[in-house]
Amino acid sequence: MTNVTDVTDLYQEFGDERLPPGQRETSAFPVLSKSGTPEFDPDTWEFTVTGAVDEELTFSWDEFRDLPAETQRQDFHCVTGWSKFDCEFTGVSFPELAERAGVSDDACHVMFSALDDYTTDLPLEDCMREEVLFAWAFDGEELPPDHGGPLRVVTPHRYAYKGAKWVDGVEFLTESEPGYWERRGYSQTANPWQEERYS
Ligand SMILES: Nc1nc2c(c(=O)[nH]1)N[C@H]1C(S)=C(S)[C@@H](COP(=O)(O)O)O[C@H]1N2
Ligand SMILES: [Mo]
Repeated sequence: MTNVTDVTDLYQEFGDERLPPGQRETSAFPVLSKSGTPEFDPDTWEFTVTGAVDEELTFSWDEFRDLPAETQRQDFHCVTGWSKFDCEFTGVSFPELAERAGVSDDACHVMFSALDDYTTDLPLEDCMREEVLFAWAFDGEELPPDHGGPLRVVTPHRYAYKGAKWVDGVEFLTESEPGYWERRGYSQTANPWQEERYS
């Protein structure tokens, strides 16, 4: 039995209701991708941590999988209006990874990059939370390719476009830069309980 940490009560930090305003609950798990599902080759895949850090890091797939993992029960909120409760994601937390690189004092934002050339940016403080996971499993199974397998980010306290599927890099920034959807008018901060959908 894996030990599961339930973080579905994190909404209490942001609002009164577990379901954010303007959202409807679904039991389905729709796939939302800007383009197709990219190929993953475990032999050539590399994950990089770059930018405003003490030490830039590179992980092979096996090295990444050896990082300390945890399983959390989380909610998932898509900016297009659906929310899925009680998703179990397994992976390594953002703070756990950041600690290995050592974040510079002047870092204030983080850019995530992915195999499909997707990018998304979040303030550093929104990343340095235990529930921001680099996840490789969903509900006890390997993360399906359409949902970002082999590795995706999940951000249960933010709209799900802040969680890069097929993530392969994290860059610590000293000023914010817009990612794929942020350049197209979506919110930089994306707090579902404030309905921060657009900028
Ligand atoms: N690399 C990548 N990550 C991405 C996207 C994408 O197109 N490419 N779409 C985002 C959006 S808009 C949402 S709602 C979620 C959807 O995740 P899902 O397809 O597993 O439901 O992934 C986010 N992460
Ligand atoms: Mo989305």
